[in-house]
Amino acid sequence: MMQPDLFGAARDDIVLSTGALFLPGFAVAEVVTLLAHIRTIAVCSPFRHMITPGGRRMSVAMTSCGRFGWTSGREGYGYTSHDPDSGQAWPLMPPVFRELARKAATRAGFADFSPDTCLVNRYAPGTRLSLHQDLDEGDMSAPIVSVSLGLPAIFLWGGPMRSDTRRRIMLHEGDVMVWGREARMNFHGVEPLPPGNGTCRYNLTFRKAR
Ligand code: MD3
Ligand code: FE
Repeated sequence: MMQPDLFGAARDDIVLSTGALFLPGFAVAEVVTLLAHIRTIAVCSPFRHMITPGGRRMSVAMTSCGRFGWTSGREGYGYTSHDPDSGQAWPLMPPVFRELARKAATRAGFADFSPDTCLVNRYAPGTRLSLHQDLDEGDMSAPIVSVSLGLPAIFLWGGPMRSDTRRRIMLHEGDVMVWGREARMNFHGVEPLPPGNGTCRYNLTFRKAR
């Protein structure tokens, strides 16, 4: 399927592997709105550097919105209905978030995707996300939809085994990816953001946690 970008050029949906769809620029028109919502979410549930069960501080800062949020600490990690920092329920998922995720999932062949959580990752220059799998979600038949905002980053896309070769994919503001089926269990990560340049990168991941 083709999609015209702001300058009228046709851009392709790129199938990375079975179940993995890259939608370059799919969210460009919504960038300003999405960033404004992130600011609002962070007023109630501020970004924080979580601690892994092994005691390491993550360089990515995180918050969540929706019915559940992802947290990690010495005790373990997973989804909670309340923000342990605020003691309150996580901020509501803005309808524009939900609708964007649903539109992208539909395009990848996942009908009626109804995420119950959106994890918001913030990458300052120098920040990375080491290679991992996402296995905490209760419904592995649902896809994960991710949206990149702010500074570009290099995404690492591996296979079902940690040792599998990895592709490096440059992600720009407004790019959307949908991961499901066979691709859902693949290892992935983000290379360190190049230092400098004031601002940061945000990534939204929409999931079905329960
Ligand atoms: C492939 N986030 O939050 S999004 C994460 O850019 C995470 O912040 C990265 O990995 C980021 O867990 C990558 C792309 C992504 C997200 C989930 C996946 C790719 C995925 C789950 C399975 C396979
Ligand atoms: Fe992940």
